[in-house]
Amino acid sequence: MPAPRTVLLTGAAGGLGTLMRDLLPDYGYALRLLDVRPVEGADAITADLADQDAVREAVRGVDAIIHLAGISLEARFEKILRANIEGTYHLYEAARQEGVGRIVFASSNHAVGYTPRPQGGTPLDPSAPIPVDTPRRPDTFYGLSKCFGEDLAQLYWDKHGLETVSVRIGSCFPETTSVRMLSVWMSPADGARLFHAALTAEHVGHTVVHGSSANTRLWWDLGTARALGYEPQDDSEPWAEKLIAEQGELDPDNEAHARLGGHFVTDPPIWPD
Ligand code: NAI
Ligand code: 15L
Repeated sequence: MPAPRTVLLTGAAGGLGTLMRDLLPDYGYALRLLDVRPVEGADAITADLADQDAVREAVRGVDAIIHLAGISLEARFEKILRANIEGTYHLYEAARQEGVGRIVFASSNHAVGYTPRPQGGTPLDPSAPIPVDTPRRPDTFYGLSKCFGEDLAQLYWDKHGLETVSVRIGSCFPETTSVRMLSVWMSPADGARLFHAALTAEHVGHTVVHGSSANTRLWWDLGTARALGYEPQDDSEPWAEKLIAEQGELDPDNEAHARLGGHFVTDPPIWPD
């Protein structure tokens, strides 16, 4: 596969999209930007993923897609359905129709958010890092939409030969701001490294990877990410002493501390009005 050069970045106006707009051009990519909110850029499109024609036009001529657009937290099911489920379907269908060969899909730890974090050493409290083939345990409608995205990716690989790397991102922000984040944090620079690896590795089919830095307190296995050529450079540990002093150690009897998804597991569900 020739190295992709022109890459459509959906969700370009968002937090991660803004970080990637700064970092990815250094890897030689020419970015086409898409978001429902206006975003500055030489090649920028303001469009809703609900608009199938606009999405098809946006993917035309690109070599690959990094798909970040969507609702990034829990919301009413109808909203998740439109943006994350139907929207991701529109993107995959457009990519298939336009012959785009590879998508990097921003999945989330919340696809498996009910998974116990490693802490103990019993089957319910494993001490080993969470493997990438751990059973799906979405913690929200949001997490459920990420399960859908991963399955859609598998379908489009099996049926149409469209490759995807689904990156179950932990927490990608410039700083680590909670004790939980010490274990799931991905620095923006490592995020760019991982997206670059996901865009350029050969023969990925549909590969699911965990998206984190090389954190001292890492909860999950980075094996499939490393197999793509990802070599994380960062570690959240410099924040540990201050955060633990302020917030205390994680309490194993608190569900929000004991499971990968954190407070997404315990927040009250959002039901229709
Ligand atoms: P964000 O909420 O800051 O950005 C999402 C962007 O998508 C926004 O700019 C929004 O306008 C756009 N968008 C939403 N619905 C759209 C639609 N229907 N059509 C077009 N654009 C639409 O989220 P963030 O943090 O930048 O996350 C990016 C992606 O990565 C999301 O898919 C999120 O679920 C995923 N992710 C992010 C993590 C993180 O730590 N930042 C962790 C795990 C997953
Ligand atoms: C996510 O999936 C969210 O998009 C992000 O805003 C964070 O909440 C992150 O997970 C997390 O679990 O910290």
